[in-house]
Amino acid sequence: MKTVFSPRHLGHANQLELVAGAIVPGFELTSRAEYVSGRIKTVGLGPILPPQEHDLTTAARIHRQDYLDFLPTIWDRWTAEGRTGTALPFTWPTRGLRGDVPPEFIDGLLGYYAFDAGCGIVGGSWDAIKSSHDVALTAAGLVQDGERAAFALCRPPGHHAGAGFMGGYCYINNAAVAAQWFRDNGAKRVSILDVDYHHGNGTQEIFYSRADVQVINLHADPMQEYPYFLGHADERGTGEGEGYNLNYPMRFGTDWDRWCQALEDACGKLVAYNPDVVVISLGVDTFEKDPISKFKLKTEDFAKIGERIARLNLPTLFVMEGGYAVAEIGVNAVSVLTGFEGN
Ligand code: Q9C
Ligand code: ZN
Repeated sequence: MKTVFSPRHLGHANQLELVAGAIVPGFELTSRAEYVSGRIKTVGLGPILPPQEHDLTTAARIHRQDYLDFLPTIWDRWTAEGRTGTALPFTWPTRGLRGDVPPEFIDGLLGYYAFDAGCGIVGGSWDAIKSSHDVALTAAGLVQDGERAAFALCRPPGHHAGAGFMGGYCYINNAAVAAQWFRDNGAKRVSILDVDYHHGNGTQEIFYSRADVQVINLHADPMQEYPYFLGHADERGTGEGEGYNLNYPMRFGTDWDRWCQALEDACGKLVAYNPDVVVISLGVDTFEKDPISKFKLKTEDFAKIGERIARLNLPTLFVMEGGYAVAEIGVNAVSVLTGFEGN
């Protein structure tokens, strides 16, 4: 399997985030992607290719233009105020406040365009975000050109980013951009299967009223876990999209036996939809030793995920999302891919 990867992710480094009342180094570390690329070389998965530059026209079909225009300006707006460190919001429009007017000042804008304080921006962040987007589209192109599967080693991840907001370490929704690109290049139906520990709220929001992209999420119950405000089982899509969004929330402590039942049910729904291509939002933060998660999957389970996805017998794009047990992320993520290939 070919991997697409860019060293430009390294510009998004040393960003801080707000966790449990403290501003701390972000869990979404540069080393995550380096461990995954290292493991690809160790096991000889296949070539690692650089991305081709893509403009943001496909991204603009799923993201708001004002949001895409804002992202590259954040660092300059921040430093123009004499600030250093990490650009982060501290206020958000909630119930009773107006969320429809973007303010002029950077602090208001960050609150308007973010839904949490996990999406810090530093000087190299935008270049990394853009490269991650390019990685996803380049890998999608490989699948379009006839590869059975390809791996977009995206960093930063994407599935929490919605049409007009960032959050959860995500800025541009790489998997959603890739899915839209497949639609614009001949695919009639695309399925997105999100196996990250957290609900892919951004992906759900983007495609919620559409029947041409099926979105299936397996994740921690939002009653217990981030992102808290989306991901319930009764969210099934709206209008033309009704029935094309499927959520499998699961409780803290979920192990492989329980998790794979949800995967099996999801695969049945996916096959019934009969997509032309499947995009996997590949998070490995379901791992038992993940520092911010509470599922119990073991290293040997990740190959089984890949094996099950391979049996869908569809062109498949894997897009890297979360996973924060840094020492094990390479083995776990690449196990999905080698499991897929039957190694
Ligand atoms: N105690 C992805 O996996 N909350 N994003 C962290 C830490 C945000 C995860 C709180 C988690 C976002 C792509
Ligand atoms: Zn996650």
